[in-house]
Amino acid sequence: MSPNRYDAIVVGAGMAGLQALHKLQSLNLTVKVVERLPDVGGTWLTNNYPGAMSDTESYMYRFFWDKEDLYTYPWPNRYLTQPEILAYIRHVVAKHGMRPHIQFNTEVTGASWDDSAKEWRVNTSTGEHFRGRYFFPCLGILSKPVFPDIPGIDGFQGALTHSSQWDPELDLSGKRVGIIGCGATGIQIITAIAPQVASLISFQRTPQYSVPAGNAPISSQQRAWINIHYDELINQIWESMAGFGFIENPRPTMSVSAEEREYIFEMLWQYGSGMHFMMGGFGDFVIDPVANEEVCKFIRKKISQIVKDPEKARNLMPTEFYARRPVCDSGYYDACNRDNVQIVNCRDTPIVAITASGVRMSDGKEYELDALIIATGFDAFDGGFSSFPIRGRDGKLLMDCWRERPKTYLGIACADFPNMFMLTGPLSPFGNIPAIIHGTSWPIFELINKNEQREDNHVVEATHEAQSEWVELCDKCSEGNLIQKTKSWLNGGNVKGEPGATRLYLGGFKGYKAFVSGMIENDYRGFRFM
Ligand code: NA7
Repeated sequence: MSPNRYDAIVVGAGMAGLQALHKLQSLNLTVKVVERLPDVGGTWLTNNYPGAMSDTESYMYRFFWDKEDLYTYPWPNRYLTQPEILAYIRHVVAKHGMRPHIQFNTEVTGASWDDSAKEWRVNTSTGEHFRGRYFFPCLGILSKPVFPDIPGIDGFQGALTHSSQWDPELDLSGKRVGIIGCGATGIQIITAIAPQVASLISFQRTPQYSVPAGNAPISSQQRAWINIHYDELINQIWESMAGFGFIENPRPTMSVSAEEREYIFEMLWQYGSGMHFMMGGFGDFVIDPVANEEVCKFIRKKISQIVKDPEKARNLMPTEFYARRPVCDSGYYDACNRDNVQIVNCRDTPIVAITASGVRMSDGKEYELDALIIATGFDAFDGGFSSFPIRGRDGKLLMDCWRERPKTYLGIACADFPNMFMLTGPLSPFGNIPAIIHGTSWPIFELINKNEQREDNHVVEATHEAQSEWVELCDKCSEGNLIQKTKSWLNGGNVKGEPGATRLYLGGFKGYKAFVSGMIENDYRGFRFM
């Protein structure tokens, strides 16, 4: 095999790319991973802002294939901080000798399918060309930052940083700091930096419903229990909606008395975790608007109890459905109570300009700032796929095929893009990202395994019919779902201004498992082997 020819080319060395590397190597295939960053970790390498933390229980934020690691790798708390996740990823890479297979500081500039050679050609910023029979664009669900379209943003003379491009040298202590955006990221940053900065102005367009994370040390007894039950916890992903490591409760919110409901809400609040709060006590917050309003009222009441200043409480009060990706925090509303923290309502009074020295509002008011943090999120799911042209059969451009909406079969493959596989592609199941990677790996590597055992060209491709059926099924599953109606990165509404077509399969891992089993049993229905 010539030096630049591999069985598979993987783009990206985040968790999905590393999973692809591991699985491909387990099939004895040769792999080249190309990564634009100087190290592994992907999203977890770049999102190193203060307070960055996962809100998935530590035991479920793992690669599930290294049993020894599952039982022995230490994690001190219920959740992992960004440095802990990065250390874990680096540990896995070192332990499994992955680094020599990864070429860092190399940006892919284009990838195209060569049908005569039955292989992918991948060009890079270093001028190198790689060829591979399989192509894995593992580009990250949350990798393309969104910047607000506010005039003057380039002319700000203070320090300006997007949360996902954080400069570790940035020292905010004693500074006048502004932050635009109050999603999971904004909330983590505000909570972390409020005690350090001279003043903090949080510009909020849509205040969020945030519940306590309930982060706490994990005792040796808890760890022992998890270790004993690890196999069950991992298998439970396939019985779950979202694979976060707890049993989701199907109980309808209105099936219990008002007193019982209040009691359960309070228990959920005390227990902590946004995901558990949304799915651990009741099963219909995102299905039934009446149930949704009940939980909204509870969280609003909590906000008004914690936040002392009525004006601040008003500005922090969410009004939309509780149907974005749920947010949890480690003392956010308490941080907002601080005298040095101001909440500016930029829905009623929008930001009209970023000036050389700060932010100007529509009523003419200006806020002078030394630093401005842009925590405005990501062009999620398909956004990362626009970073270089991907051309399939007959030179078809992936982003042209997805112009109307991203379309895939099972979230893993696209018609007209032979031998291309995604582990966190659009229309994969909604849920815990390591669980998605685990879940989509199953059909992908079943397909590759079968493909490798065949005698001919080793080409496998999703059919247009199967892809259309999957898109239709995803639409059906999201019909009437409040997640789909509420503007957020889960439906592309954060970029387009309005919710677009669904980016998710909302039938749960259980539904996904049933579908994939049927697909495999029916001779890989929906895939053509050539
Ligand atoms: P999110 O959740 O998409 O939040 C982005 C925030 O930025 C949100 O509050 C937006 O308000 C705000 N935003 C965006 N543009 C503007 C402008 N122009 N003016 C004011 N405010 C603006 O991104 P995150 O990074 O917090 O979280 C993404 C995921 O990463 C998270 O769910 C975890 O899974 C990890 P809006 O709501 O659009 O009014």
